[in-house]
Amino acid sequence: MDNLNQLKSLITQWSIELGFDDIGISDINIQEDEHHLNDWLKNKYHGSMFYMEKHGNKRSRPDLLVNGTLRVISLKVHYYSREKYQATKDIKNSKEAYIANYALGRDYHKTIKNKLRSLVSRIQKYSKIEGQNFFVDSAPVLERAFARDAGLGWIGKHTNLINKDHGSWFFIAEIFTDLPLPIDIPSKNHCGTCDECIKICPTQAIVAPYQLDARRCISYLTIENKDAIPVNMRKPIGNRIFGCDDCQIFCPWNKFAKQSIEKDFLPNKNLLNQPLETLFKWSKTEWENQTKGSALRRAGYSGWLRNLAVALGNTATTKSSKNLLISRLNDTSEMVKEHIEWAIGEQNQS
Ligand code: B12
Ligand code: SF4
Repeated sequence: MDNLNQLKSLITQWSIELGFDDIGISDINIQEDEHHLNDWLKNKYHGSMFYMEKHGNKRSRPDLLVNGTLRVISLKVHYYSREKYQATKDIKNSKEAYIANYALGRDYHKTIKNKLRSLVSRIQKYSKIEGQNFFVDSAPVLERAFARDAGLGWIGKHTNLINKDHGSWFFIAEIFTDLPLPIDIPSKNHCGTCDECIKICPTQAIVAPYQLDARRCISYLTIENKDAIPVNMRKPIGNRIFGCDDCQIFCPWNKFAKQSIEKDFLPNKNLLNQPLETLFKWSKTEWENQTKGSALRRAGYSGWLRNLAVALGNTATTKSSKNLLISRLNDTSEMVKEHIEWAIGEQNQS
């Protein structure tokens, strides 16, 4: 096809047919973001996520990752699947487990990769790139920076990408291409003087606007971190047993958030609004059955028990919760045991 504008329109049309919610195209120059990434790494804000420091400049230079890349096609898929404003209520219900919105349904990597594969197969006949060129949190790519430049939203002070019309509850995916497609206009920042996310973050993880110290972020502490949760972080975790949404829940732009229409992201009923005690009773086999094909697998079973022990330590004592904690003292790892002992100690005090 000679006309690149025409091809861009076709790609947009295909992406909507495949269930993407938005699409935009950028060039590959994000120098300023590369500096921010390097400072972030120097500050050790990535904690034990060593994969963040492993790939040199590949994260910010697509042509180092896939030779010949000229453009990044960024795509978004909405994932919010709770009732509107229900998340605000759920984080306050200390007897029930709060699981981050993005993890309530099927693992997004799987669903979105399938969509990407179909889109790429249609684009591929116009391109010379060979091998893997589509990603969704699956390669060293500064996804939010490219999506911002493609006009899909701005990076908010909490560091998530926000769209003026759709809020921030969406995933980002991208296709690298050697086609010199027309690029879109980067999104403008609309945070203004607001700092709601910085004030509300339970662990003060947003250490300055646009800078997140992951080591303090509940998402990192409950998912990426495989070790003990620092004691001073346990209370503010509350009932959040996998990930955290607070900075997005309280962001005013999420008044405009769109509900997901992707059936794969509908919540697993056994994960939504479940009593902490019910989930803490799950055996490893039950956990494996319930988390098949889910992002929850990332924390592992011992991470699951560790997080639930912390949440139980943050609830008011009942006879059954205390007995339950005691009953699991001897069938877990030393790391989990220490969290259960902490929780029992907290319950004794309440
Ligand atoms: C590592 C990681 C995490 C880490 C660290 C998060 C972080 N902020 O870096 C942890 C585990 C904490 C995490 C948590 C979450 N994550 Co995450 N994560 C990633 C991952 C793999 C890399 C992010 C990254 O590159 N970080 C490096 C730092 C340097 O980037 P940054 O913080 O965004 O900083 C940018 C700007 O803020 C700015 N900047 C930095 N410093 C400064 C300083 C100044 C002065 C200025 C002006 C600017 C500036 O430049 C930076 C580069 O663009 C991406 C996937 C990907 N490959 O991109 C998903 C990704 C960012 N995560 C995602 C999601 C959904 C989440 C959670 C919402 C999940 C949850 N509910 O628990 C939370 C949100 C927490 C938050 N507020 O960020 C989505 C975000 C979608 C969106 N709409 O933005 C992504 C894009 C995955 C995807 N494909 O959809 N995540
Ligand atoms: S809460 Fe306010 S400062 Fe934070 S991302 Fe949303 S608009 Fe920006």
